[in-house]
Amino acid sequence: MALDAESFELLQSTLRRFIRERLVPAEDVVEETDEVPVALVEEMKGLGLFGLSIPQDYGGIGLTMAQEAQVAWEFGHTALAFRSVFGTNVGIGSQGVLMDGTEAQKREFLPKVATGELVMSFALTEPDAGSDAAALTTKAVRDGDDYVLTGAKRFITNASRAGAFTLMARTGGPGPSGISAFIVPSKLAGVSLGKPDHKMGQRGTKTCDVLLEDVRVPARNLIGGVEGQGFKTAMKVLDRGRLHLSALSCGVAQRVVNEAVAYARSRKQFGQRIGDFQLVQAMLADSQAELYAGWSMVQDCARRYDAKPPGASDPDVSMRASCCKLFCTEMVGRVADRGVQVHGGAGYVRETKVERLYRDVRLLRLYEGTSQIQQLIIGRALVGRDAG
Ligand code: COS
Repeated sequence: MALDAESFELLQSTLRRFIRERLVPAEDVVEETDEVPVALVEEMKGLGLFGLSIPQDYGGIGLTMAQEAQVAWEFGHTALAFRSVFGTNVGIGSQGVLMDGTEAQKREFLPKVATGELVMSFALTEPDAGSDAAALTTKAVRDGDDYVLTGAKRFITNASRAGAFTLMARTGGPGPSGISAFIVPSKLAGVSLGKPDHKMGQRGTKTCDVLLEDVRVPARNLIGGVEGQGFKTAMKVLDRGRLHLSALSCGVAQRVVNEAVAYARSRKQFGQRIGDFQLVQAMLADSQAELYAGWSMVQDCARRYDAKPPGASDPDVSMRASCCKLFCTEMVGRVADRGVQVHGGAGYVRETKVERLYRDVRLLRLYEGTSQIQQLIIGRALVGRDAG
């Protein structure tokens, strides 16, 4: 059951206030310390943020995709590290269990995911399998009531916070059909973490390698109880994640426009506000128009996503989610670049917010499928696999 419109409006205004009053003022601390303060994480739990997308039957809030997109937009107004704390629980970490898990798996894991007691991460990428996800080599070999997993996962968001991973490993032959998805508790013997990745931006977000050495995972943790479905589960999870990131990109673009407009209204050169110059207005106008286009796409695609049966895959919606990811993440890159340009030299120093925003948004065009992978998905959907 989705949240009714009135309750959703209340949630949205509460979150808006939380972001403005609690998160925005903490952005500099996150940037300096590379950590999200524990007290804020606890407040996020209290607000139900870890369970936004988990149905009420499993203890969450049960937002529709259209509602979740609105929330992602709101969180684009502050440092992306805050959303990242609960982002994997709402999206790629938990959705595989929700979409394809057995009822027993859902009952065991989702209520803890919804409260934030359990953080779940998504482990697909490997050192030699990034864009070509179907080339992954982490092995899962059945041994009695367990599978024994060996391999390495790379750039895993929230790995250091995670109590469990939705992890893709190979149970069969080469290619997508040999891949299965598992729920792998992080405390199992043989699971270890690599050093934290030092990233260009998004300080406060946590990524690192996850190493698996003869990890015995109970067979009951095979998602859905069926081998060979893991790649499709991962792709469905990513469709949804791409739409969420598109909404987030629009939120960040709005923040950049707000920052640039405020600066253009206050900064004076040649005896007048720089915002009175048409060349500055042109930059603001291009950003506003592109942001509006991106947000319209996201809202349309989210409505289509909600119209299909939950957990089912629809190639047309997948293609449109890739259109959103491609357009919105590239769009926010351009908007952030103009945001710096409007600020002039001040935009290159850390005292202005646009400097951080410019670095932070760079990742959006890379993770959950690069822009080139989105182009590939859209292109294939249009002309078919055998063409060319
Ligand atoms: N939903 C459901 N099933 C899907 C799907 C989707 N969105 N996309 C593909 N599938 C299915 C296909 O239908 C196919 O099934 P059949 O064999 O039954 O026909 C199977 O999965 C394999 O699909 P495909 O042949 O398209 O796989 P490819 O190896 O060619 O790769 C891409 C597809 C490149 C699109 C995929 O590897 C990809 O998205 N790569 C980027 C990975 C990524 O985003 N990484 C980020 C990690 S998380 S930060």
